[in-house]
Amino acid sequence: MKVGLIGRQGSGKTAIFGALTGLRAETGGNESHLGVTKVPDARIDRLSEIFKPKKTTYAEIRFTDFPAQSNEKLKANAALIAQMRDVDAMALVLNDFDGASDPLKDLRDLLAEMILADLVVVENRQTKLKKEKGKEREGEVLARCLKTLEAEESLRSIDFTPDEESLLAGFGFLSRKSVIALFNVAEERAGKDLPDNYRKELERLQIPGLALSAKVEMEVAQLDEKDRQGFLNELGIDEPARDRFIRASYKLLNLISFFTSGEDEVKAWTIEQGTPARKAAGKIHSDIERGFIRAEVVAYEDFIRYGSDAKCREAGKLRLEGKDYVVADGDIIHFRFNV
Ligand SMILES: Nc1nc2c(ncn2[C@@H]2O[C@H](COP(=O)(O)OP(=O)(O)O)[C@@H](O)[C@H]2O)c(=O)[nH]1
Ligand SMILES: [Mg+2]
Repeated sequence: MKVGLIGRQGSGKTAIFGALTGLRAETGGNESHLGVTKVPDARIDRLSEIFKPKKTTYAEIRFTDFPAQSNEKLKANAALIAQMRDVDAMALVLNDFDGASDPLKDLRDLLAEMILADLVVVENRQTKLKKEKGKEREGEVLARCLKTLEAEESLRSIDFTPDEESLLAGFGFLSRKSVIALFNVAEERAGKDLPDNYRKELERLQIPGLALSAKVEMEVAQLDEKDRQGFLNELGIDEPARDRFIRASYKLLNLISFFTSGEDEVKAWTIEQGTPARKAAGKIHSDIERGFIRAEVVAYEDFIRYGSDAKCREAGKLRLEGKDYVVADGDIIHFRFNV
């Protein structure tokens, strides 16, 4: 999963990037950064204790810290927009720490900017389509997009059919991507919930939001695991923003994890909710998808209760599932395949 950090210069994107990835990135500059963070998962920790594998692999989120954006710059910066089209979700970083910014206005402006960027794409494409034959379907769908964008609404507000979705997939529309608002608050507000007027506005915009303090979180990220909780407790913060953010992103993007386990490796794989077994197998290797025979599935909870595959089998908890089985969060799966 790829998540882009978007926001004004000085909103704290690079600071948050550092907190999320544990990488030391110089703040105050205008560079972009790429980094990967592990998705913490107590189930993987537990499976790892049981199997003692040579390797333990957590699910990952890839972050891109984009350079600064102002309204003018985003519209004029085609290369930046192209990069943004490539992410699965966007975290909109809002300066809420300096007391001089208006984070809700910044949020609305950023959303409006993305709508504008999409509008340009739709208009250009429609001009081209007028000269082509046999693209009526696409023209119809784009006309709906245009109407929505002209009303200054994001494309997230439209329910497309799967067919329409695939017609639109190539455009990478910004206003169709999942977004989460990150309010970069001052240290004193780090452990507090979002104020009511923020909640109301987020509800109206239908966007989830989180408050965090980039400054605090950067310090947290640099601490040893053992010192971390004490430091957070002192500030009245339950858990690092990194963990809260990752959980929110998973939920937002409708993502779940399934596991593969053995003596060589215990590994978490990220899929969308509703993914059938054969397609999930393709995450591991295209050969397994192609030559899929069946999936042997044990739910994580059952595995922990009974302690081994053999015991699960005796108890009837090891299931043989076909290609259309919808994989559930926490399924431990052995795929049988033949190529
Ligand atoms: N006081 C305070 N300063 C911050 C916070 N987050 C970022 N800054 C400062 O704001 C400046 C810009 O931050 P940076 O992360 O580079 O912003 P970016 O332009 O969005 O990447 C730096 O000097 C940071 O130290 C914060 O939460 N509190
Ligand atoms: Mg930066």
